[in-house]
Amino acid sequence: MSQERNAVGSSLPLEVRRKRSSLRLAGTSDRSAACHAPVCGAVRGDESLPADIQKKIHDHPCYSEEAHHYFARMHVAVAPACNIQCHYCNRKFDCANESRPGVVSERLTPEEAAHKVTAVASRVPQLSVLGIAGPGDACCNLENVRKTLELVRAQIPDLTFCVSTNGLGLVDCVEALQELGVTHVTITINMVDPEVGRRIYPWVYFEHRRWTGLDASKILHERQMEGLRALVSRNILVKVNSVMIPGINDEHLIEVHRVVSEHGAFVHNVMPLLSDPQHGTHFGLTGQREPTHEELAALRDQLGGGARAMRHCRQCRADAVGMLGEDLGAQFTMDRLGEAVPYDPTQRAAYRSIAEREREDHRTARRVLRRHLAVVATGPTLLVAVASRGGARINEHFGHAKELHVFEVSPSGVQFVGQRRIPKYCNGGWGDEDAMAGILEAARGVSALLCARVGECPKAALAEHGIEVSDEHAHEWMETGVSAWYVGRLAKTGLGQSA
Ligand code: CLF
Ligand code: SF4
Repeated sequence: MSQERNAVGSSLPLEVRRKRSSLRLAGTSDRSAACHAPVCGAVRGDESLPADIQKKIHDHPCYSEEAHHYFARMHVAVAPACNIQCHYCNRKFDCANESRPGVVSERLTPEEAAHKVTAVASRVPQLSVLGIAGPGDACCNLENVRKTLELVRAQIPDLTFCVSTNGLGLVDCVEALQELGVTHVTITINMVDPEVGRRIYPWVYFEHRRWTGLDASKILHERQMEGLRALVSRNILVKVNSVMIPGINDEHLIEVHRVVSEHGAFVHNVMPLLSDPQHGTHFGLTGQREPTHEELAALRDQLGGGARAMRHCRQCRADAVGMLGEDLGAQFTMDRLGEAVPYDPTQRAAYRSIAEREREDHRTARRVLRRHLAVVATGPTLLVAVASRGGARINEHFGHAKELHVFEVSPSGVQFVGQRRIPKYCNGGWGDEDAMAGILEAARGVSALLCARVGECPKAALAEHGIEVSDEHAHEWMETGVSAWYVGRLAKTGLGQSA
C-alpha cells in the first residue's frame, strides 16, 4: 500500500480526492440549502438524533449508516467458547449471530490480539472500532475479553470498544464491560416468545446444567431482556441482531422489534438466515430456506418507530478487518505481522480531518438532492443499484463489483434499501458468463445499475433483462447519481409528470 493511499485509506481513493472539487453536481456546494422533505438523509439521518447519541455513533460503522462510508472496524477472535446452540450454527465455524456461517477465523490469545490491533491501527487510518464478535460468545469468554481490551486501551486510548453476545451470560458481565470501556453491545434476539425460540435453540447451558425445549428458550429470553435492560440503564448503546428465518420467526420479528424498542435498543439489525447445506448447520441440513432480498426488505420496512432499522450489515467474520464490505484480514494474519511495534497514531489523525470534509460534502449533497427531484411531480418508485468501492461514491467498475448498494427512488426521495452480494464478473480481463447469472439474480427488481465503468457485453446482457447499466454518473455521490438518473429516465420515457 502506498503512503498516499494509506493516508486516506481505501474508502477514499485517490481519484475521489483529486476530483472532489470538480465532481460535485450543480448545487451540491450550496451549504445554506435546507431540506425538510422526508428524503434520503432526513429520515434516518444522524443529524436528527440527540447530540450525545450522535457523538456515540459518529464514527461507528455499524451504528451509523453514514459512518460506514468513512470508518472501519476490526474484530479479534478471542472468544472461542459458547453456552447455547443455535440451529443456524455449526460449532466448527464462527458464531453465526454476527458472522457468516461457514467461516473459520484465526483464534488469538489476548496478547496476539493486542499486537494485531496495534498493527492495524497504525496502518488502516479509518479504524475506529474494535469489536469482539466470536468465534463463540464474548460473555462466555470474559477473561479473554478483559485482558484484550485492557492491553489495547493501554496503547490506543481512542478506539471504541464493541462486543457481541447471545445474551445468556450478559447480565453477569455488564458491570465488567462498562468498567472496560465497552460503549456498544450487540445482543442477538431472535424471539420474545419461547414457543418460537424452541424451534431455533435446541439447548442452552445455564447454572451448570443443560436445558432443552421450552425451558431453554424461556431462560434465554428472560436473560436477554434482563441483559438489555441492564445495558440501557448504564447508557451503553445496544444493537439487537435478529436472524430472519422464514416460517419460524419472520413475522414474529415485528413483535421482537416492538419489545426491544420498548426496552431501549437503539438499532435493530435483521439479518437473513444463511443456510447453505455445505456449512453443516441444522437448518442447512434440514432444508430450511433463506429469505429472499424482497422478503428481507419488506420486513425491514415494517420495523417502523422505536429502534432504527440497520440495512448495511455485511455479516462479517469474527476476525474481519477494514471497512464493512471489504476484508483486509488476510493482510494481518499473525504470521504476517512480524515483531510488535509501538502504535503510530499519525495516519488515523490525518485521516479524520479528510473524512470530516468528505462527510460534510456528502451531507450537503443529500440535503439538496431534492432539487433534482423537484422537477418531477409524479413518477414510479424504482430500485437502482450502485457499484461502489467506498466513500459513498459511484466509483466501482461493473466487472470488479462484489456487492450492489440498492436504493429506492421516487419523486419524494432516495432511500437506501440494502446491499446485495454479487459474484465478480471480471476475472483477469475477461467476463465470467457464469457470474452473470448470479448478478442477474441479485439485481432482481432493479431498473438500473450505476457504476464507474462498464463494457458493452455485460451492458447488453443486463439490458436484455430490463436493467440499464450506466457510467454517466461515475464518481458522483451515490444518492445524487441515483436521483439524477431517475430524472433523466422519466424525461426519456415520459413515465413521470413534471412539476
Ligand atoms: Fe463488530 Fe458487530 Fe460491533 Fe460492528 S460488526 S461487533 S456492531 S463492530 Fe456490523 Fe459486521 Fe453487521 Fe456486526 S456489519 S456483522 S453489525
Ligand atoms: Fe453459534 Fe453464536 Fe449461536 Fe453460539 S451464539 S451457537 S457460537 S451462533
